[in-house]
Amino acid sequence: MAYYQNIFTQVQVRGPAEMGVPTEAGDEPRYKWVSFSWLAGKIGNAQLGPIYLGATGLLSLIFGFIALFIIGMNMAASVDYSPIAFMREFFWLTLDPPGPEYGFSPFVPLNEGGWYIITGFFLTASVLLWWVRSYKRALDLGMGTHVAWAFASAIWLFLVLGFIRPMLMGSWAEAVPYGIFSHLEWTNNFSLIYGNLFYNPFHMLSITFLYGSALLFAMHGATILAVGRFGGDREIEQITDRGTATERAALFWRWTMGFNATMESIHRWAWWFAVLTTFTGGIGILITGTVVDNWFLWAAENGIAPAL
Ligand code: 07D
Ligand code: 07D
Repeated sequence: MAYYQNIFTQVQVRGPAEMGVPTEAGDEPRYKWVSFSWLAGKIGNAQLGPIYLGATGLLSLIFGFIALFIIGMNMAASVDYSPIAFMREFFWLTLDPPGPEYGFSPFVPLNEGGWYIITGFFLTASVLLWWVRSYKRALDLGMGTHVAWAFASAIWLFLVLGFIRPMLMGSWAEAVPYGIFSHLEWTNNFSLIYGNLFYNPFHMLSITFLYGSALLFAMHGATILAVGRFGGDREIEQITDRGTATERAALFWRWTMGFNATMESIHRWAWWFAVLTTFTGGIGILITGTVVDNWFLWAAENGIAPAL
C-alpha cells in the first residue's frame, strides 16, 4: 500500500542554540550570531549560525565577489549598461578569454581578454582559499579532512579546464568562457574539435562515476529513509552497534541483489564515486589536444571504434 511521501523533513527538533564544541584555536573568529528558520528546518537544520569567518573565509568571499563583479561589469558593458537588456540576455552574456593571437601571455589588453585573466586569478584564489578554509575548519573540529579532499578533486578539474590545459597548449583561448550558454558552447565545441569526446575513455570513466554517484546516492538515501522508523538514520551508531534497521537494510539488498554495502562502506563507495568523477574527468581533459588530437581516430586505431 502506498503511504505518505514527503520531500520535506517531517520532524523539526527545536532546542537551545548549539554553539559548538570548544576547540584549541579558541572562539575567534567564530561569530556568535544565531537564529532559527522554520523554512530552513524543512530542508535541513533550523538553526542558522554560528558562522566562522577566518582570514581565508573572508578573503575567499572578497576575491569571489571581485571575480563576479568583474564578470558582471563586463557583461553589463556588452549591453551598454542597459539593465533591461542585461536581464533579458543574461544567459547569453559572456566574458571570453583572449584570442589565440595572445598565446599564454599574461599581458593582454583589458577588453581583449585581460579582464578574463584577472577574473581567473581572483576566482582561482577564491576557490583555493575556500579549500584551505574547509581543510582548516575540519582539523580545528578534530574531524577527518575527507570533505576537503573531495573538493580538491573538483578543483583539479576546474584548474585543468581553466589554467593547466591552456598553459600546456600555450593559449588562453583554450580556457572556458565565463557565461551560462557560452560555457555550454565551449563544451560542445571542445567535443567537436577533438573528434567526439565520447571516444575519450576518461570521459567514459567520468560519466560512469557520475551516473554511479547518482545511483548510489538514490540507493543510500532511499535505504536510510526506509529504515528510519527503526532508527536507521542513526547511521554512525549503526556502524559499530548494529541494530534491526541495519539488519533489515542489509538483508533487503542481499535479498534483492545478493550483496550489501555496510553502514560504513556505503559512505566510502559514495566518496570514491564522486571523487573519481572529476578526477578521471580532469585527466581526460588534460590529455585532449596535448596527447590526443582526435578521439574518434584514436578509438579507431585502438579497435574501440570501427576502423575507417
Ligand atoms: C547544484 C551546487 C550549487 C551550484 C550552482 C552553480 C555559478 C555561475 C557565473 C553567470 C551542480 C552556481 C553557478 C556561480 C555563475 C556566471 C558567470 C552543483 C550544485 C547552482 N559550470 N555545465 C551548469 C559551472 C563546466 C555544463 C549550471 C561552474 C565545464 C553543462 C551552472 C563551472 C563543463 C551544463 C554551471 C562549470 C560544463 C552545465 C548548473 C566551473 C564540463 C548544464 C551547475 C567553475 C563539466 C547546466 C546552463 C550545477 C546548465 C550547467 C556552473 C564548468 C558543462 C551555471 C561554476 C566547463 C553541460 N554549469 N560546466 O548545478 O543548466 O552543478 O547550464 O568549472 O546543462 Mg557548467
Ligand atoms: C565543473 C568541477 C569544477 C567546479 C568547481 C566548483 C564556483 C561557484 C558557487 C557561489 C562538474 C567551483 C564553483 C566557482 C561557486 C556558488 C553557489 C564539475 C566541475 C571547483 N557528457 N563533457 C563531463 C556527460 C558530452 C564535455 C563530466 C554525459 C558530449 C567536456 C561528466 C553526456 C560533449 C567535458 C560528463 C555527455 C561533452 C565534459 C563532468 C551525455 C558535448 C568536461 C563531470 C549523456 C556536446 C568534463 C572528461 C563533472 C570532463 C565533462 C557527462 C556528453 C563535452 C561525467 C552524461 C559528447 C568538454 N561530461 N560531453 O562533475 O571531465 O563536472 O570530461 O551525452 O570538461 Mg560530457
